[in-house]
Amino acid sequence: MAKEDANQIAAHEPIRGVEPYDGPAGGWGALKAVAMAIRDQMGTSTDTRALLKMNQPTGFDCPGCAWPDPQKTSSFEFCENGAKAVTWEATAKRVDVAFFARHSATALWEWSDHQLEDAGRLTHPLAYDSDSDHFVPIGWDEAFARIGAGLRALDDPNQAEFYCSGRASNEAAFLYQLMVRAYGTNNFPDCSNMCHEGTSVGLPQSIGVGKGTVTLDDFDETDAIFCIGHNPGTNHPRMLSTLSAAARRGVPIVVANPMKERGLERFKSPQHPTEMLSPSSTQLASAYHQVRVGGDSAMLKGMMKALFEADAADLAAGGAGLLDRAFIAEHTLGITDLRKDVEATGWEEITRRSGLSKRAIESMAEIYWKAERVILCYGMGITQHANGTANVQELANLLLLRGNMGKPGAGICPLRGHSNVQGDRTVGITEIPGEAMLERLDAHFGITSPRAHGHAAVESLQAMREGKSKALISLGGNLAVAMPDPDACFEAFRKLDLSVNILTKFNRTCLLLAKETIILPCLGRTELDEQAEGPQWITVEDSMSMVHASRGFLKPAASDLKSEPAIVAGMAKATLPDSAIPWDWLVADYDRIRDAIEAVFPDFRDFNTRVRQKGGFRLTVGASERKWNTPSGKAHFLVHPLTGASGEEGALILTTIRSHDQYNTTIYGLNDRYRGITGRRDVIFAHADDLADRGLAHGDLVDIHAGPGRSLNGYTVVAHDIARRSLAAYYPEANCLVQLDDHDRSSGTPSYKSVRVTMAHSSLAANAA
Ligand SMILES: Nc1nc2c(c(=O)[nH]1)N[C@H]1C(S)=C(S)[C@@H](COP(=O)(O)OP(=O)(O)OC[C@H]3O[C@@H](n4cnc5c(=O)[nH]c(N)nc54)[C@H](O)[C@@H]3O)O[C@H]1N2
Ligand SMILES: Nc1nc2c(c(=O)[nH]1)N[C@H]1C(S)=C(S)[C@@H](COP(=O)(O)OP(=O)(O)OC[C@H]3O[C@@H](n4cnc5c(=O)[nH]c(N)nc54)[C@H](O)[C@@H]3O)O[C@H]1N2
Ligand SMILES: [Mo]
Repeated sequence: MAKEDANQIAAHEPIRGVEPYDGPAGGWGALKAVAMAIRDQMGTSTDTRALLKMNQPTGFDCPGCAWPDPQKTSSFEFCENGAKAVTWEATAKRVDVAFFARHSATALWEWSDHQLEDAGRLTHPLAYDSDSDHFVPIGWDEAFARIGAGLRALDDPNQAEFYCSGRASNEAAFLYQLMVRAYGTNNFPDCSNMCHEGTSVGLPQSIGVGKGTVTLDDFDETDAIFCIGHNPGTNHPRMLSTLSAAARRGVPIVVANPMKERGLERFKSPQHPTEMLSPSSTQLASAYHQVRVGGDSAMLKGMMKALFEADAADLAAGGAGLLDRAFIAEHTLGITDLRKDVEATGWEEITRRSGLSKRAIESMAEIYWKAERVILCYGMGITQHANGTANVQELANLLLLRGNMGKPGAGICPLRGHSNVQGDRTVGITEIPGEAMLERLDAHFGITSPRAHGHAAVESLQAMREGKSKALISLGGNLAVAMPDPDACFEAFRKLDLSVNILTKFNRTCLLLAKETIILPCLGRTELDEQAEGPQWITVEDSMSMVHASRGFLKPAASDLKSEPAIVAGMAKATLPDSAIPWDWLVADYDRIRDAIEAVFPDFRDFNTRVRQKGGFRLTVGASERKWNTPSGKAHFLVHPLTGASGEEGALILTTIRSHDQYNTTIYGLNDRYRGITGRRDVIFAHADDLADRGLAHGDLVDIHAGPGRSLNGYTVVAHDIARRSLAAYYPEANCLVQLDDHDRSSGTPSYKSVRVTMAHSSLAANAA
């Protein structure tokens, strides 16, 4: 059959699990998905009260995302993906002793990531027994004793790595860093290292703080919102309420994203009875620019170039100019170099790299300069590139040019990942601690913390690969699956002497067997946490620096679970038998841990009092008040050469994305409703013209190659509304394309969102024929 005929047939034949989705985000589909999640996970017997207590002042913080809770509403705030996160944790399914007796480790390895977690909650501490190839139950004391012995057996504390995923509470994370520093290392690989590290490293240099500067109130006052490289319909669904309120006020929402994402286009709020019962929905984006994958820095430079040009024209016409000259003079350094750099960058290069026309970029700039107050939101589409930190600093440059920092209705808004990833950092999970913090920690607890910098995630994996690090303790997460290059990572994990996983659910990282592999099951957010002095609650910090309480109340999944703080205390006592730190006393009443946090981090003054107030309190963010905690005391314009993946003519750049039915490495189900995918994940999204250029058609089987040994074979290619020369595939499957060494040199963040690849007809298809 001639190629064209085959393509035509393919275009007309239905493709399994691929059908365009026409509806808005939210709506009845969201309600249906929640009903299914409840049925699949909780059956009829379990407590669905949990869903109503999510993000309420008396309930628990949703484990889904770090978007803040509106303080003004007391009614239930509906969020489909929050409901999925809760039902996944509050599931009626269990992986108990009988489960592990039935399934060997070798057999479990063949299960998919979805099947492994879907099997249910962990119920007992487990250790791998190599004689039987099964995980077998062990007592808590035995588990702690083995961990303590393993850590004490190392020649040097720097041979151990202590991972933290962002669900741990402030209390658990603080105790964890205390134990680790008392033990003697700063090796804190952390999920931030794969996520917003470009924000943590880049913003302090620009504006003196590594956090967002806006609060929810600013969204009520802003004149324009830019959403760059994030997908709130899936990853921060509660943000859609904020965006639709702004849209209804007539605030322009400008999107820059290679993919058309329904959650940025249209929203039908399940909270809005009239909207639900009518065919209408709220239009969100007022302008949608499909920037090429990796093309953001060029786009941002283009916006600044257009702004400088319009400013010059305005001055020439006798106007006052479009830059905030008073702000720039009083608050910033570096404008001359920035201007020189932007002026030296030609439009040809800007449009080629960004994939956007000059007119499109000028229109974005015009909305930007016509607005008095602008909020700029961004996510992984900005940070997960080799130039991720530079991207973040270009965003800050753009905002500073018009004084959009530290005034109501304006500022920078990084969409953080895990629900407490920001808080974990605030209370000391960092491989590069500051001296002042260490001095206070040492003074309060009578220890001598190590001063040498430790490992972040990529460095820890490298040390494990080289055999320099021999033990890994993970407080949550699924590190081996989250990191790039599974071949290299899996091998590194299997070399370890000791691997300890503190988890709610069993996952693939547990199956990378070390000489000693231990799994410790912990309580989740939703569950009642009873300690010696009574029921406890924890605190978290959201992405707008609000610290508030979270109270679980469901009956724990099993009687033998411990809380994360109790597990850390158990490990600490077994590892540091001579420690004078009163571990049990601290865990008996979490107020005592909070008092200690206050002693080490003065910003938490009156912590126990203020966090008991409704809605909690906001930590100080200097830049929100135009106080710049930089060495110069000013905000800095920072100049970066145009790099990034999209420079080469003809190259295809692949980005990795989350489906609507996933929470990072947790795969709730195989649908991606808003992108029209059902029951599968083995797809590649591509522009129809890029397919045609390669003699490919919608529905063909393709192989994607990123380099020797790095390929994804036999995937179905889907023609999609995506920028030219840009491909997208789901994470974590596509992690086999990303090299461990391919990361941002400033932040260590892997380049998950810019992988140079080639795409061709699949050799699997040829074999089948
Ligand atoms: N339900 C759910 N909620 C989550 C998570 C989850 O997995 N599921 N994960 C949590 C975590 S840890 C995080 S970090 C956040 C992640 O939240 P997001 O940052 O929204 O996550 P992603 O899905 O990785 O990517 C988002 C968007 O970036 C776009 N993009 C890809 N490459 C580029 C690029 O080069 N430039 C631009 N401008 N855009 C690009 C993609 O098309 C996609 O729309 O969400 C958190 N919340
Ligand atoms: N290709 C590609 N790779 C990526 C990304 C990408 O966009 N593309 N994104 C990166 C990002 S932003 C991140 S944050 C990382 C995510 O990396 P991680 O944080 O390591 O991974 P998660 O999938 O969030 O962790 C899931 C596990 O957490 C455990 N868990 C759930 N709740 C709790 C709890 O309350 N306590 C404890 N102790 N454990 C719990 C469960 O057992 C579950 O198996 O992945 C990164 N990897
Ligand atoms: Mo993340």
